[in-house]
Amino acid sequence: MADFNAISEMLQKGKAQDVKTLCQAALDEGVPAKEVLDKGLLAAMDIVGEKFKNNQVFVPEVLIAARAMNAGLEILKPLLVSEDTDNAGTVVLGTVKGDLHDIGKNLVKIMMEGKGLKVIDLGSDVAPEKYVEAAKENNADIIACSALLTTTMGQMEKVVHALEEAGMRDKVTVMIGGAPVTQNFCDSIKADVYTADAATAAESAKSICA
Ligand code: B1M
Repeated sequence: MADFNAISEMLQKGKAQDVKTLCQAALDEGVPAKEVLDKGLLAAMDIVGEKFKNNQVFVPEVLIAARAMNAGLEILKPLLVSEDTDNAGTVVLGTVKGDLHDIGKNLVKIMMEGKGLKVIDLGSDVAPEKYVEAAKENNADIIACSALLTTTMGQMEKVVHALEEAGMRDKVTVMIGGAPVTQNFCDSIKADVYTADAATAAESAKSICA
């Protein structure tokens, strides 16, 4: 039986090596990677988020928990990525300017690559013009923006404007997501597609490119 409690406990303590070992053990037992992700890593990160909100843990603890989460993701990645490796389209991906949260963005990358999409990952704290430059250079089909802060989600509108100014608005689809982002927000800034989770983002991106 996969020990999701142990994964959660080790992730909350930021024990990256233990998280890796436990994720690998769960996979070795035949637990699907998606289940280890949902019941182990994501459930644990929700607890960290709740504790953070309630001032029970602070930035340093959250940071090491995030590192442990990324370590676990590395183990799951090969299994979350499917066999389909044809280049089905190109996506420029990043977390918006002023925002350093990159775990959700990394998950979006894994899922999109799993669908055979080529992902140009610009990292976090990405200025609107940088998305547009990368889209131009790589002849991208999609710009995908992630934001985790209510104070940074407004940057997504600037990405839409920067694309308009570059005369590329009709060529590139703007996808947005992240915890504070909603369909209403997407409509209000005239972005094209909002999705609530990484797997749905990857499915939408694949069908847009098709
Ligand atoms: Co931050 N933080 N943080 N933090 N942090 C949140 C987001 C917060 C909700 C915590 C809280 O108060 N409960 C809060 C935001 C409040 C708000 O704006 N409403 C917050 C805050 C306030 C801050 C700071 C301002 C704290 C401070 O310094 N006082 C600061 C800001 C720094 C900055 O960015 N400039 C800060 C810093 C940090 C750390 C650096 C310590 C660390 C980030 C480390 C890293 O990412 N490398 C961190 C973390 C880890 C969190 C929490 C705990 C976890 C976020 C996470 O990775 N979740 C978070 C609380 C929470 O979310 N419960 C919190 C797991 C991840 C898989 O989920 O990214 O939502 P998420 O991705 C989801 C979906 O949103 C979606 O797919 C994923 C699921 O499949 N998705 C997309 C994401 N991007 C998408 C794009 C798409 C489609 C779907 O299409 C393109």
